[in-house]
Amino acid sequence: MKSITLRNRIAVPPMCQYSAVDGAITDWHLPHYLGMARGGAGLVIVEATAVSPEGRITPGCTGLWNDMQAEGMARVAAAIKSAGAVPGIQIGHAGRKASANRPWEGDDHMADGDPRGWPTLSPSAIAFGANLPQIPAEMTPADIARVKADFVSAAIRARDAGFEWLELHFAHGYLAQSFFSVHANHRTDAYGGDAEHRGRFLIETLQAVRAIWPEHLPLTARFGVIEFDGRDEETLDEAIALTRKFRETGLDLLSVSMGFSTMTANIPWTPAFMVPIAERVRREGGIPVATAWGMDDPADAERAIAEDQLDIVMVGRGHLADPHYPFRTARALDLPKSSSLLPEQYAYWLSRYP
Ligand code: FMN
Repeated sequence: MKSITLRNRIAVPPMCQYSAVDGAITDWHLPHYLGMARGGAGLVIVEATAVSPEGRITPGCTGLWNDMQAEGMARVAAAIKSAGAVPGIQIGHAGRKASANRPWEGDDHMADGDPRGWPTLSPSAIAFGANLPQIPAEMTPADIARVKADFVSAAIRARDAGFEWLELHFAHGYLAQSFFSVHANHRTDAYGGDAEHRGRFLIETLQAVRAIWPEHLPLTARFGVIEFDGRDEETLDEAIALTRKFRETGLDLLSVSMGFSTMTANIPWTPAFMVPIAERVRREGGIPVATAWGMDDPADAERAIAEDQLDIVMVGRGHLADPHYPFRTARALDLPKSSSLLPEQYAYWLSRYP
């Protein structure tokens, strides 16, 4: 894609580690990402990294709003690349799902008055609900302009830090997804109303980032094209129409995901359940696609690639369970030279003896 060649079609999708301090990486991050890159994946995408302090999901989220954070991320990008994978990063803003406790510390909004918390922003003053009850402030036109500029600054820092693949976080009920979602966006100005207006923040953000992201490097987005809320055909049609506009605006690939904008979703959790949806986006949206969600079984992954349903297969928790997932999978399938997926320091010994 563009000037980038992935060594295979397995990617590690972004996975928050909730282990940063003031948005900067700690001793946790470098071995975490290096380990997965050594395991053989073609692409390793660094976790949702906030474009501004208030855009973090939790106080442990990484950021790219200052140079110190960028220095740490440059080491992560270099480490991923040194192991033969392409270094990618996802940048985003958590919107009304920001200011939360780490998942294993409650996964809920920090209590009112908790000094670690902060006020949240969203297209409309509507809380997500349940564990995330904080009512966000409705964004003013000035807020919208500032957040778009924050996306651009973070993208410039990602570029200068050596990342070769950028993913805009337009999914999972965070800020950009909230603009698109009928559950979260009740605006009556140019950023709300019909699908075209609900897509405007996403298109303008993409346009602004496209202007500074190098033409020779892939610019991608992760987007929730379905909510599983009973309005699925309409949402999918609107999302595919927006995807065509993304493509015309210079998007190179869409990572097809879910909206997570409502508590009332009924998600059909089965292996590879997003593949037919991603395939439809690929066909009707005219853009290369990736997807995650239960793609660990190599038979599912192989079929999706062989039948032109997906361009890239993303395996998240499979890599948490075993950072050498691609190697282990290749070996389980008895593929020739599977150990060559690993660095020489490991590969030599694994092919040395029967
Ligand atoms: N998705 C994102 O788009 N951005 C994230 O930062 C992110 N963080 C995650 C953190 C963890 C620990 C996990 C398990 C998932 C996260 N996700 C995130 C979703 C994953 O990218 C992926 O879609 C999900 O784990 C399903 O794929 P899997 O079945 O291969 O694990």
